[in-house]
Amino acid sequence: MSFSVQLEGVESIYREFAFYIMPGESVDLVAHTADPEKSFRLQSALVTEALAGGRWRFAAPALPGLYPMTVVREPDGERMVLHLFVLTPLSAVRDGKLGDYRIGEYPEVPLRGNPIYLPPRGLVEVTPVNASTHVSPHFTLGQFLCKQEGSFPKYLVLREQLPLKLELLLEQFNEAGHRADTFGFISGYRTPYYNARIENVPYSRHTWGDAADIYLDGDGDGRMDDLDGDGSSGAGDGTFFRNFVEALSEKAWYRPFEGGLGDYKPNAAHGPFVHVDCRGIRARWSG
Ligand SMILES: [Ca+2]
Ligand SMILES: [Ca+2]
Repeated sequence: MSFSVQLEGVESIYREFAFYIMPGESVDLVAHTADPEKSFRLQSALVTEALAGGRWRFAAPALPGLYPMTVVREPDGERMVLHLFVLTPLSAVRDGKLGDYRIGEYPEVPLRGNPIYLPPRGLVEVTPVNASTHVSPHFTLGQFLCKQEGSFPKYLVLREQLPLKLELLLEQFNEAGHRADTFGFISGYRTPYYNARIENVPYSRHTWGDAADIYLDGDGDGRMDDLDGDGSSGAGDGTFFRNFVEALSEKAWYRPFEGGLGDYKPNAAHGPFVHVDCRGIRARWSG
């Protein structure tokens, strides 16, 4: 893709991407291209104000839900499909639930005063219909759903930074010859309710929607592929995956995606996997 869009400081170069905004909030969407001969138009059912320089301003709808937009570059017609999710405010949680879906309670005090641990502003309402939405080219909204029981609608938190990071990692694996169309997920978002139930630490990045426990599964058998070439899927493949990401973390482009990285050995319940998150500061461990 030869152009990018930016919304509230998050930039995407992908032909399909999702952003998360609050009801009624004033939003600026900006399209960039290096070529001064090209211009943009926006296709949207929302009332948007076109400003100079490939910029549009609009008020997010009051009603939570999915509002698609398409940015078209002229004259070549290149398109970028944007899925705008208007969030259900966290303040709508009653007795730890949204409808029948358990959310639990976010800690009121952020960890060590770090604002990335403030409670999220809102959650995405996930339905059987919108679960297949591509939040980026190789990842769908449904892949990030919490594993807890419960019927639709379900809710999740997803920070744009996570699919951006996963796209970059997947691209690097493919370039290195480890082919896969997406990652397999052990865990994406976790509600604070579920996170407490599995006795995880209360400040897990999973509950803030920027962590994923993943494996590379190009052959589609539901387990990490044999990355280290020893003939089977095992702990060495988790280590391989972790070391692969560790090497990338030395590169300058990785800096905005720095965060947690940990590898986990296989057990009776799951194969080897690796935790990645976007907490902004380096953290490393082995599980
Ligand atoms: Ca596999
Ligand atoms: Ca192996």
